[in-house]
Formats: sequence, C-alpha cells, structure tokens
Amino acid sequence: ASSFDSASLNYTKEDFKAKIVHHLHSTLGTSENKATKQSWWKATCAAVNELVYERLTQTQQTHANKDTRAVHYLSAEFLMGRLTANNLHNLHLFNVCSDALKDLGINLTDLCEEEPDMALGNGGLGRLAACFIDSLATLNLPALGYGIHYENGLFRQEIHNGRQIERPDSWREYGNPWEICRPESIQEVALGGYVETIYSEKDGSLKKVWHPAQKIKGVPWDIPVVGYNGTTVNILRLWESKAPESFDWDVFNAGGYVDAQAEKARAETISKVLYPNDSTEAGKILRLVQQYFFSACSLKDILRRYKRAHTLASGKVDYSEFANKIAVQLNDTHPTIAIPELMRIFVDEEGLGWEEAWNICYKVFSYTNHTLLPEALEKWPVYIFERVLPRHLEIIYEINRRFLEGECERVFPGNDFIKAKLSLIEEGSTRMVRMGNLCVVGSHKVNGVAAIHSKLVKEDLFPEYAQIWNDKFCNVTNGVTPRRWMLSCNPELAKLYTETLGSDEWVTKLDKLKDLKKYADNADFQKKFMAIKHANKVKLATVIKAETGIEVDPNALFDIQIKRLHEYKRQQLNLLYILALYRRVLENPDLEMTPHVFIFGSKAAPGYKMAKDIIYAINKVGERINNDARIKGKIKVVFMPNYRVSLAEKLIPAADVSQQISTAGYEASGTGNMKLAMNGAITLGTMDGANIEIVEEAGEENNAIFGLSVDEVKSVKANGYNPWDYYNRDHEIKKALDWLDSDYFTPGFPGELAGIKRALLEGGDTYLALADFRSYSDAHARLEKMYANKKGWAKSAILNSITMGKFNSDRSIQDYVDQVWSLETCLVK
Ligand code: 26Q
Repeated sequence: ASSFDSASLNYTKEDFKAKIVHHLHSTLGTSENKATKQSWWKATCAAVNELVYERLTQTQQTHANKDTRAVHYLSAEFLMGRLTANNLHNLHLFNVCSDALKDLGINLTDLCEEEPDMALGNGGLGRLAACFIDSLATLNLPALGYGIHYENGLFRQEIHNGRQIERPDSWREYGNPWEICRPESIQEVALGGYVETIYSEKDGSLKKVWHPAQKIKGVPWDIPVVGYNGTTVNILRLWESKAPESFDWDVFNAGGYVDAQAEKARAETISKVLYPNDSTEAGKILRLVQQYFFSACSLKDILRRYKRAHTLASGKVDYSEFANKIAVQLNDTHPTIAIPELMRIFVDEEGLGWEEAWNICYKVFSYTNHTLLPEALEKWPVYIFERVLPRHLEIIYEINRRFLEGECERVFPGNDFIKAKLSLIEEGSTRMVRMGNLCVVGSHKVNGVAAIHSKLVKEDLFPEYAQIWNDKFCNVTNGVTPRRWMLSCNPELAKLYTETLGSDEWVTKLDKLKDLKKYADNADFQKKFMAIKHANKVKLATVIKAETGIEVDPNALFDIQIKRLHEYKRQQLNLLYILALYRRVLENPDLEMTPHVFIFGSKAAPGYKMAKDIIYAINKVGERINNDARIKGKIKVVFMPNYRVSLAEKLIPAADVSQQISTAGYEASGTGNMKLAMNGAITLGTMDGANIEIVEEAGEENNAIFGLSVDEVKSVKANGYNPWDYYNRDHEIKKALDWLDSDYFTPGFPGELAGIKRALLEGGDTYLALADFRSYSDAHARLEKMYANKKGWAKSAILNSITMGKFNSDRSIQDYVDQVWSLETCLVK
C-alpha cells in the first residue's frame, strides 16, 4: 500500500475538486453552473485518468524493458459493465472522489448511473473475461486482453405486453471516457481470394502464396485495466474494422466513388454488432470473419511487439524465444483460427519449417472449454472456409494429416472409427471444420471451468484425446472479482467485514473472511448483517417499482434467478413451481407461508423461440398473480427488463435465495451462483457446475440442494425418460401444465402458453424439468422452514458469504499461472 499512498498524494479532496473543475472547463468546455450530470461524470473520469495514464505508461515501460513473458487473453467477448466506480475503488479513490463531488454539490452514485454499460458480451463467458483481466492486473501479471470493438453491444431488452423486443445498444454514442484510440498501432488483415502453388526449380519444393481478395484495417482501442491496490495498469485492446485508405483510392480513381463507399460499409460491418447468441448460430459467414479479424489483428500486434525485442543484427528474427515469451489463451473456440493463422505466418511469411513452426505453436496456445452442449460446439462448413480463408483451410488439412498419421495412428493403429471421430474434419453431406478438435490438437493445455465440468470434458467430450494426451487436460474452477461483486456493489457489507476484521485484506485475500466464522452465531453480528440485507432489499424494491410498477414488500423472501434464458437453465421449472404454489394458495387462502417474491432477469437470443415464449409466460403469469387480490400479496412475480451487469449489481446484494437449477451436467460452471452466495444468498440448486464446489465450501446444510445428479441424469436418459409418467402421476404437475393450455393467464387468447407444455411432454422434456419437479418443490419447502427461523437463516447466509474465498477470480488466475501459463509477477515502480 505504500506505493499507493505516494501516488495518491495529489489526490486529496481539494486536489480532486480542482482537477474535476479543471476538466469541466478544459476538457468538457463547460462551467459549473451549466454542466449536465454527464459532463460532471466525464470530468470526473478525466481527473481519474490523469493517474490511470501515468500508471499505464509506467506499466508498459516496465514490461517492455524487462521483456517479460505475457499472457494474451483472446476473447470474442468482454462484458465489462461500467468502469467508473470500479476504477475509483481499485485506485482507492472512491471516498475522496465522493467527498470532493459532495463539496461541489454532486452525488457520486448518481454520476455513476450516467455511464452506459459496456455490454460487449452475452453472459458468463464474457463476464468471466472481464473478471479475469481485473485479477491479472491486481496480481501484477503482464497480460493483454484482445477482443472486438463492437459498435453495438448486446441488444437492449424492452418488454412490450410481456414479450421481449430487441433494441440496438449504442454504448459509445456520446463518447466513452475510458477508451483511447491508438492509430499508431493499426494492423491490416486479409480475406478471401485464392492460393497459388509455386514450384521451386531449385529444391523441388512447393511454396504457397495467398492472394487475398480484400484487406481490412484493424484500429485498436485501448481500455486501461486498473489493478486493485497496486500499480499495474494493463490494457484491454479492442479492434475496430475499417476499410483501408488504399482500397478506397483504387476504386475511387477508377471512377467508382459510390462503390468505394459500399466497400467501406462492408469493411465496417465486421465490428458493427455482437452476435446475441450464447449457444449456436449456424454458420454465419460474418461471425467467422469477426473471429478471424480480431484473432489476426491480435497476433500481428503480438508479433510486432516480439520482433521489436528479438530481431538479430542480421535483420533475422530469432523465434527460439517465442514460446517462452508468449502465452495465448483461447476463451472458448471463438478465436481458434489464431492457431492456423500463427502457422501461416511462421511457414508462409517468416520462412520457418513446418515442424519448427508447430513446435512453437502448440506451446503458445491453450484452450478453455465452456460448454458440452453438442449444438454449441463450433463447426464451420468447409465451403465457407474455402471462400473466406482458403490458405487456412489447407493448413488445417495439413495439421489434420500429420495428427491422424502421427499421434492418432500411434495410439489407435488402424482404427478408422476413432480417426473419423478425432479428425478436424467432419465428413458428411456438408463437410465441416471442428473447431474444438482443432483447439485440442493445437494447444498444450485444455481446461474446463469447474471440477465436474472438467471431468466431463476429459471423460465424455474428448476421451480419446485424453488417451493420447492425458496431461493436456486440467481444471480451473471459475471465479469472480470481489472488487466489483462485493466491495463496490455491496459497500455496507464490505464495511461490516472490514470493521469486524480490523482490515480490508479480504478484498484480495477473500479466504480471510473465514475468520468471521466465530461471528456466524453472534446475535449482534447477525443483526447487523440482516439489517444490511434488508436495506439492500428496500433499495431494490424502489428500483423494481420504478422499472416495472410492481410493489414488493422488502420483508418478503427475495428469490432471484438471473442468467441468460435457456431451457437447460430451466427458468420453466421455476415457473412451474410458481404455478403450483399459486394454486396451493388459491385452494387454501389461509395457507401459512412467507410472502415470496420471485425475481427474474434474463435475455433470450432473438432467434430462440422457446426462450422467448418462456419470457412471455413469466410475464403473463406474473401479471395475473400480482393482480390477484385473493392471494393477499403472498406471491409476487417480477420480470426485470434488460438484465445487464449494472442491474446485476443492484439485484445480487438484495437476494435471499439464489436459483441455480440447471439440469445436472449442463451448466459448465455458472458464475452468478458465486456472486449471489458471496453476498449472502442461499443457493437453491442442483449438483451441477460450480454449485457442487460452492456447497462443499458453505455446507449443504446451509443451502437447498435438490434433483438428479449427473450420473442419475445419464441413467434416466439411458433408460428412456418418459415425461408423461410424471404428468400422469403427479397431480400438481398435471394441473400446472394444463393451466398453460387455458386462457387463464392470457384472457381471450387460449393456448398462447401451450408451447411450454408441449416441449415438456410431446417434446420429450430434454432437460428433465418434470423429473426434478417434486424434489425441487421439497427443496422450496425446506427453504421456507429455514427462513422462518430468523437466527438460523442469518447464520446460513453469513456462512455462505464468508466461505466463498475459493471463488475469488484471483485464485482462478493463480491456477492458470501455475497449471497453464507459468507466468511471473512483475512489480511496476
Ligand atoms: C458461438 C457461435 C456463434 C455465435 C455465438 C456463439 C457463442 C457465443 C457466446 C457461444 C457461446 C457463448 C457463451 C457461452 C457462455 O457464456 N458460457 C458460460 O460460460 C461461463 C463461464 O465459464 C460458465 O460459467 C457457464 O456455465 C457457461 O454457460
């Protein structure tokens, strides 16, 4: 903390006030009496940036001077959310800034609401990348994030008469104070065209020359990534696509001014919009082009930096150190094309032999798998590859040939069945390139994101690869940053912990919270803890009222399910229970029960019909229940529109119950489960993903676990699951499902909700919602009983919160450092 104090010397309250006012005048061109909130916000950011930029420069110089090994985190998504409060906290400037603004008559929390979310991601995978770069900087590790500078992030969700409507998200319409354009580091990448084979008379070799049809310019935008409590400021570099000037001119000179404009528009389309899918999007060419665009720009950037330090006096580049200096992490298969791209650069452009190039290449890359869903495993039709990346396709064929004739033949001699399965190419009417297989062959490490998931990746998804390369497979359980997900979003809880422990060390060493175990039973501590939870619920009730018009009682149990909408995540199971509970209350108006508020937040992929139907059903069922006076407010159902990072920060601290109810074996990890638990919510969940590890830490007795296990799911499916059995035998299931056929929730429009029933019966109930229903209902009953015992509940909630040390993303990053990257920390002066 000492380096910190000296850097903060220029940031007393008075200094800060002066800086903000200075920037209001000189950067924003306005004055105190005329400034809007937005101007105040930007002036505040500019004041903070004085310190950020200084440390950014220091960090980059230090890393360059020491020629440190660095990790390059390639991800098509970075779901950053807002940065103002985060950066202030990480620089220890939050309080002084708040005081300075107060003197100026401005409220910092209000100002933070001015910032649009940076929603350059769909969900878990993108948010994980954001937490990871926070931890990398906090641990003083040399790291760069590389991604796409989407002009439009994930769509804004509006709800019109219960249905999801998608609106564009233009997050930088009025400028973003956290990004810096770096025209000096522009890169150019090529697309399309054909490959020429040139025969060398001299040595009889064949040389390949790619003649691309098109060039695209990549313009880098840098977002500083401020580590907590330290001096490291890394960067997140996001590529924007542009037409190269040269290209415009050629067409222009030929008299095609209008064509040149069209060409420009085509080039700029590449980074226009984030694909709003979090599972599949069958073979969209633009998506492959996006993936290649950012992977190729990033590799060029990496090579440029490497060459600066490793070019010999002769002018030749020494590649012998490449794998020692460069680690590239592939966040899912989205940047897989980086593997053949690096081979292309080495072999075609840098003149390395194939073996020499491959020996470097696989040591550089490592791959994180985030899903087992078969429909989510990326495959690209060969004919698309031929058109977009003809040379890369040849290289993939060569990687495949050497693998099948080499390692594969050695372990499975003559076994054509296994060879077909492991091949990088899927044969069939449409031949496909299998990106997951390419990742496994082209990486030195492959990891899953929770213990159970990594086991399934190794044993069920890639078992034959594991026979060839057993040590390639490992686990790194996900984590989340406690800076954003506790300190910043739940300041009162953070204060209680810091004051009770007499130290704020827990903000980086989250395990330290375990020292609070002795207070879990302490009446005074419990009172304080529950008072904070209540205050958070009161605040959320105000937000709910403002966003939806629904009144909720902060004394009710707040039961929250927030995540993308997918059938495997089973929002429909939650809905089915709500229907059953509603019926119970209607049939027995005097039923003793804790008032229960069911809160949902979720976006559906725009093309995912069933997901959208479930959103509609939640809204319609909610409308009916919320307006039914007979149940005397015992049940409320709230669908919060436009779920996003900044809304999560308001929902999570107010949760009593965290619903994590995926079919066992389908949720790779989950990360919302961790955020909710560390803020004192009790998990109502299945033994899936990281839930297993969460209850291992917090104790099953402090949570409500239910449902089939992974092995039970497998055997139920193997033995021929029939959902009709559950429908016919369980009266509550039957009643709830039949209700969906009626017009009870959609007056005048019977059958509008029947699609959900159909999917659960005729559709075969792929995700076993009916099989788990009774056990889910029983778990709810256990929860109710727990909630009725105030002291018992407080104790369980506290124990959940303080035992989540393992799920600090700093721990995840340390695991990557030890198992995958072998990086060293680098302190910046
Ligand atoms: C792929 C091809 C074409 C278009 C889109 C996509 C695509 C985009 C995003 C596929 C998947 C995603 C995102 C997946 C994701 O968020 N997975 C989640 O990752 C989390 C972090 O590891 C886990 O906690 C979750 O369990 C997992 O579902």
